[in-house]
Amino acid sequence: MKKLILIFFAIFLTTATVYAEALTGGVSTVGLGNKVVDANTNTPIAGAQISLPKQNFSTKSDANGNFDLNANFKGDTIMSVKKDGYKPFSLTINEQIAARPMILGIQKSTGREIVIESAMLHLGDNNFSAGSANCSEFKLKAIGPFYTKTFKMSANTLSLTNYLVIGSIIGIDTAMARSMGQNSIKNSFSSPPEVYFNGTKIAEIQLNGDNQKIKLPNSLIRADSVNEVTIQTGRNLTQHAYVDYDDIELLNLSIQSE
Ligand SMILES: [Ca+2]
Repeated sequence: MKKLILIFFAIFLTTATVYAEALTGGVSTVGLGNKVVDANTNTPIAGAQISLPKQNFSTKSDANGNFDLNANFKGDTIMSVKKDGYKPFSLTINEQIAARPMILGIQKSTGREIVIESAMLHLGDNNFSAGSANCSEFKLKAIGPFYTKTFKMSANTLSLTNYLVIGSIIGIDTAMARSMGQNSIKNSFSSPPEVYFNGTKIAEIQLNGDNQKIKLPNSLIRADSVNEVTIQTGRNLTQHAYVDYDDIELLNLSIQSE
């Protein structure tokens, strides 16, 4: 008898759905049997691009929305799903999650999102511990301790609630991330990454995870003009001999207005 087991992964403050199903007693083939569907209608989505940027792996879903993840990796890595007309989607996975069939629900664009960055970003200095929350090897060279980008926001955003949404972030080694078991570093921790909007600090990011939403105070929005977001990574607070920036990776930065 077929019995479905649904496993919901931790998703922060998102309406996107992702879950895995597995047949009990069956033998699962690693990386096979995955599917991309419309989160609202469950309709399979063909031609979605699924990638693991760190592994330099990319594939597309077939006519039935199915795709195979033929990539070898260990530890946390970020998976990206892109399809025209849909919001960029990302998910932090590991080899245990990837070993089971994954069904990824992605959401149609509302037309009110501003994609700030869809490439993988590595902030830091390429100096990191093997026990870090991002313990597999960084393939991307760090662009330095901070990332900044300007973008235009329309006047009607002032009547909406606006968020900076970070699709996925890994590698944060704060004391809180350590206490939550997100890394295995025993003797050190870092200050949290800081988020600035138009020059004002609006948030600290204490934990790794997907779909973290940071509210943008409307009083700081420059309507019909250029706005700026900066993300500054933290520093190792137990290294006093030199500055050791926390090496983090993030994917999919967007502004969403609701
Ligand atoms: Ca570092």
